[in-house]
Amino acid sequence: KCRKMVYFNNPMWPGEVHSIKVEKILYKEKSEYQEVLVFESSTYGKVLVLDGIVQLTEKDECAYQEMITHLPLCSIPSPKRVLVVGGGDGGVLREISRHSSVDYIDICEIDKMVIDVSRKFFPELAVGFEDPRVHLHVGDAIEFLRQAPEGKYDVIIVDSSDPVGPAQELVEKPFFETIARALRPGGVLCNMAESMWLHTHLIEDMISICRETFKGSVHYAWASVPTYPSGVIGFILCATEGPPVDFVNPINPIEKVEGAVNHKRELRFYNSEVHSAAFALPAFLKREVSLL
Ligand code: AAT
Repeated sequence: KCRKMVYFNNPMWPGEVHSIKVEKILYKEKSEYQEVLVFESSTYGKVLVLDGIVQLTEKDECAYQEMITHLPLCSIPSPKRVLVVGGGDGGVLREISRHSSVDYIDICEIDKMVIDVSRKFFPELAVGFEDPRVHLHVGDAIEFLRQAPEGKYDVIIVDSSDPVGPAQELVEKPFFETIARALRPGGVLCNMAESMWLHTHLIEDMISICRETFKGSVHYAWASVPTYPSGVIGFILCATEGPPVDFVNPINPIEKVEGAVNHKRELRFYNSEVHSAAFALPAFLKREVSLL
């Protein structure tokens, strides 16, 4: 008996369609910014979809959230002030919570409906909002960063959607300039950076903007996330001018962060070996984005 499938078809991955088997549609509404869909799938648990693009599934969200968080937070000693752009599901906040050195977390998510839906359907992610260090701002991150005090943050994590819809400007140079300004010297950015198979040119553009904007090192890392298009997702890591940052060999290894590993929720994907391995790039990517 053939149950219903949801098909994901998008110009961001032309010539292919992805599908996930549905048990039950749980929520479907249009917010001010996008269409928000939650369904129970047959094999990946609950799934959050925005404008027809999978943002997370319960089964593999650990890979994305743990990597986008611990790659930057483990790369500098004693991170204290962190900003999350997007990330309204709370998963990145949940991961930041493992770091006892952090004393202040701002999050700027544009769409309140994503936060509400996560609180209702994804309590294992939304738990991140309960951390008393978290300060929630509902609004456009472009405007938030324009107003952010210079040098405020040690780490900025851009957990934003693909550059169609409300996240369009989040891959453009003025946005990166406001990020560099908001970071302290030697502070780091970790930015979601798409799939090396599908978006090589976008990655190339983002890397060259980052090289112009950040005076410290610029690196690309990637991880396997089966439900993202092509099954991988990348991250751009940048440091501002200041104490040099060695992204590949974590100076603040997670195994030494007090309580991070023996947390009530175990790490499922990230460890120091995976951290270093994430920076090993396939030959074609090194060539095309001239990363050496
Ligand atoms: N952790 C889940 C993964 C995401 S969520 C991306 C979030 O960014 C969404 O909640 C969206 O509402 C928010 N967002 C988009 N634009 C803005 C903006 N301008 N300001 C603030 N928040 C914004 C990302 C999954 C990546 C999928 C890769 N294919």
